[in-house]
Amino acid sequence: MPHYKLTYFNLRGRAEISRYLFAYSGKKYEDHRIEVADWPKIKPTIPFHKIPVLEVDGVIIHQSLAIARYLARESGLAGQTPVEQALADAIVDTIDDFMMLFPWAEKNQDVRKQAFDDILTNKAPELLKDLDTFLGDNNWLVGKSVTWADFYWDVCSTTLLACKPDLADSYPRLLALRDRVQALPAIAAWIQKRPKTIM
Ligand code: GSH
Repeated sequence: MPHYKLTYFNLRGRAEISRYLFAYSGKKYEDHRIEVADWPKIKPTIPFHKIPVLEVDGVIIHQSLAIARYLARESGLAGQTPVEQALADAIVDTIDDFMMLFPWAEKNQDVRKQAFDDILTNKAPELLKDLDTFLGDNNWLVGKSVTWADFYWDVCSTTLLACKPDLADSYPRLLALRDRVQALPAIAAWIQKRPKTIM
């Protein structure tokens, strides 16, 4: 098995989808969490100067979703057919487009709060409605078994619900999907043991 080293801050953030995929597949990896204070020193040594990065036997892969897609393919969680794979990618990108609306790095707390409130109140309902329609009465977002799209929904909605706990109350099917993901034994064990962080 390759030697895997995942480098990110001590946050769920953009690395958590890959941590879910490692947990589910049972592949051993180094969950390397760097201190924010050390980042300026480390940044110049990282290709493209952003994290997360995943080292696979010394080869450095950047971009969180490229990393996660690679791990999903390796673990059979990318979708069972090319069409399912495209649909899983599309759902991940749709959720990610939404997550990228938030000014995560904004330092001014008033500006940050106003932007978060606006997005959660005015923009989230459309995404939730569309995701709920897409899921329908199926168990999983794509195909007949769990994919990384379900994991991404769980990871991102965990952060969104921490910001607005009643966000998805009108969408019990989306909440039930979270429950199904979190009930997968390997995911349940990871959630139990992972470092408790705000994001
Ligand atoms: N699209 C990239 C991905 O998904 O990996 C975004 C990477 C990114 O912006 N990472 C942030 C970062 O490295 C942390 S979430 N921030 C430190 C910096 O830009 O100096």
